Amino acid sequence: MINNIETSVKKTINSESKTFNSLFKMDVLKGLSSHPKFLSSKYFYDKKGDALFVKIMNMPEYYLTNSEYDIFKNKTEALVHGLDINKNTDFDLIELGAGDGMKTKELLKYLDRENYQFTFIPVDISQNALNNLETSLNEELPHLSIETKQGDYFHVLEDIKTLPKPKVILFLGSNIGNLNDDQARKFMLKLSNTLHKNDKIVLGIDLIKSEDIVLPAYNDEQGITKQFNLNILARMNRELDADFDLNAFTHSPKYNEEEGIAESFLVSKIDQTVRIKVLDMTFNFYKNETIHTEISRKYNDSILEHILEHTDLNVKDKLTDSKNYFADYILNKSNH
Ligand code: AVJ
Repeated sequence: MINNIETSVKKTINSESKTFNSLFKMDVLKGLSSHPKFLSSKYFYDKKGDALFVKIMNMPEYYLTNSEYDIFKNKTEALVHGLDINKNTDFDLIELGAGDGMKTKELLKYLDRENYQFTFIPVDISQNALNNLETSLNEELPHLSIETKQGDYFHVLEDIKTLPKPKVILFLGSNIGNLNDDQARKFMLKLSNTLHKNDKIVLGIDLIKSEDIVLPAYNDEQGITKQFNLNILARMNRELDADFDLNAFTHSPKYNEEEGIAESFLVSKIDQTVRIKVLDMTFNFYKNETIHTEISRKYNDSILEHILEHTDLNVKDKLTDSKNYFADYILNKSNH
């Protein structure tokens, strides 16, 4: 069995270039062959998933977006002040995981109005999200200089490194929460190494709080988050010619208040076998077997300090929303 999987992995690697779709295929093979099974949350975001995530951001239970919007809308001046940018210096404003840009637009409008000189570089895994963002920005801020970049932000950091101007990196929306602590440490180290002295990062993170607030954000009344989680199965059906029965799986979110970690799972309702045609393989699921699909880590100051430990990044400022649910930390790169 193990041998079979390895042979299949090798065959797939040898016979195809590393296009995005074959990466998806490889990751599905790896995740569904593991015990316990897992799939990466980055695969939520196809066209359907992007639209569902926009719906999530507008749900009453999903406090994260409103809280960070509160900071960007009502503390814009403090935010820009913390960035220490000279109005005569051209800089790059790079957003990792830009999405629909709702919060960022508040900052962009302010910078534009105050005559700051900059290029906005939104980076996203979804070309579809980038196209939508570019269209709406061309309408709302016609003079804005904008250059979109599609890609996995881990890889895009390599390109960003070579940009010569001072940088402000926006990493908002608690997107870092989708990484476990080990991955987050590596990511922040890599990010730190792409920066020059006095470049800044605005890191938006969800703060640790009680289960009665956090859990509903991942288990809404309308079942939008459930659809979002199930979309990863639908996506395998669409792109990998799989035959997942979406009614045979449930959405199961958990939150551990002591650790501050929310996680999502898909749970098989029955014993079943699923066929994935492009892999030429079948996968068995026993009743109540889980597929881990997402981690949404919440933070506090000391967890953040731990994540930044081996980087040249220091916390310079911390802005919170009026309810103290969410924080945007301004980090300064202290060395070359
Ligand atoms: C976009 C990663 C911040 O973890 O809260 C929303 C994604 N998942 N509902 C999060 C998500 C389920 C979201 N992030």
